[in-house]
Amino acid sequence: MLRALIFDVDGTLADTERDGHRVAFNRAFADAGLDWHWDAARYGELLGVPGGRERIAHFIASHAAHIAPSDREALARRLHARKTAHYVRMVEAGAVGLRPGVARLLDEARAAGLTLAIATTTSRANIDALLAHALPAGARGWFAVVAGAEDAPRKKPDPQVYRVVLDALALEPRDCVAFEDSAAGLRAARALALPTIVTANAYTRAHDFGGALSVLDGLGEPDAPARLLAGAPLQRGLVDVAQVRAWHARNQPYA
Ligand code: XBP
Ligand code: MG
Repeated sequence: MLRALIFDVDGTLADTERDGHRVAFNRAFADAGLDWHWDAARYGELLGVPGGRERIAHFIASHAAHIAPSDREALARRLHARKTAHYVRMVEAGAVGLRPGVARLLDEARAAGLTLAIATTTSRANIDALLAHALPAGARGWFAVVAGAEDAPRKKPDPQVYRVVLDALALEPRDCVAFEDSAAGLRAARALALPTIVTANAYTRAHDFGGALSVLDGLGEPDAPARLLAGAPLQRGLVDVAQVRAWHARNQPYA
């Protein structure tokens, strides 16, 4: 029986990457006097490396060979801390809003008595800022469990964060549905056999989403229907609780 909805954050609850995280990385680089700049296209490639600190470390290894290997980890940590401060400030200033349909589905799920949870690879400070500023006051309390990088250091596609959430909820994967936007997130959820709905975005549309229940371009709103990209058909043009229950009951991931 469906009991809980588990949401990824970046790219799923909100389009945070291109105009949020990416900009914050660039500001951190500028603060440090580095002439590195991640444009939108390069950032799309770098998103293949999950985790902000890991992304910086990867970039240093491939583009800043002059930095001594023994200094790289500390530099990545310093830049990432600075990046987090910039990102939080941007979210507090309202730079990042929820994706269409997210607020609607969260409201409907709460009204239906479903448990809500968050499973993300991003840092706690970023999650807290988003919940405080992109959602109504008190929304942190809507989520029974919020797990992020500090709870699960092994980043998606490793399933660690989903394991942490399921253990804390004391639920079986079959009683939950995960929402993801990327192949790495989908793989993390599917490693535990979690039924997963994908809402792809501009950065992830070309990913391989085999194993998802359904793949859409978003959750949809009554006046702006979601578009089905693959998987089980959409009944009313939007992903509502009835639709999630129907896909969950059928539980037929597409190949
Ligand atoms: C998205 C990510 C994150 C963010 C940056 O993960 O890969 O690394 O890009 O956040 P998810 P940090 O979609 O699972 O939330 O800098 O805090 O790592
Ligand atoms: Mg994501």
